[in-house]
Amino acid sequence: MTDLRIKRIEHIGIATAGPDNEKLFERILGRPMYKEETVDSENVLTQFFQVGQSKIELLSGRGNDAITKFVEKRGPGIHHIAFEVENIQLAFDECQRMGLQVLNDAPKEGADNKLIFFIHPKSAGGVLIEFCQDKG
Ligand code: CMX
Repeated sequence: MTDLRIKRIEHIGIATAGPDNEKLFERILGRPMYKEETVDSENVLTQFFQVGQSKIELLSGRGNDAITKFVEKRGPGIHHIAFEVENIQLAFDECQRMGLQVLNDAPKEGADNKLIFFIHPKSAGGVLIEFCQDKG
């Protein structure tokens, strides 16, 4: 059995039609978002809520980006699930060895002070999977 050394579900990413949805999730979750951050390399805005040991990451596209494409095609909704791993390079190498469709050449900088990489939904049962590790 392979072991990617997954520690927990770090966050669930939700694709929204725009940043105004923050208010809706503030009401549903009963708490304010704690952070808003633009990821320039992806051209998306991220808004974070802490929920126990995990987070909700609202994603809104800023034009010509993966989130806008997703929302246009499938509508707003759950976009990805992110697992925190002990060692991002080890998980990256192991996913490649397993023959999964790894979307990045190497772990790269993501939102919230993380190194991240993605597995294409076509090789993960229709689910976009992110692996992440704190940069420390
Ligand atoms: N979940 C499930 N299926 C998805 C999907 C998703 N999030 N996004 C796309 N798909 C499906 C599409 O519907 C399409 O299916 P069909 O072929 O059956 O029509 C197929 O995957 C290909 O879709 P595509 O739009 O042509 O997309 P690409 O193959 O070019 O890329 C993806 C897809 C998932 C890699 C890319 O769109 C993406 O989302 N990348 C990650 C971007 C991201 O989340 N950034 C967040 C940064 C913030 C942070 O740091 O956390």
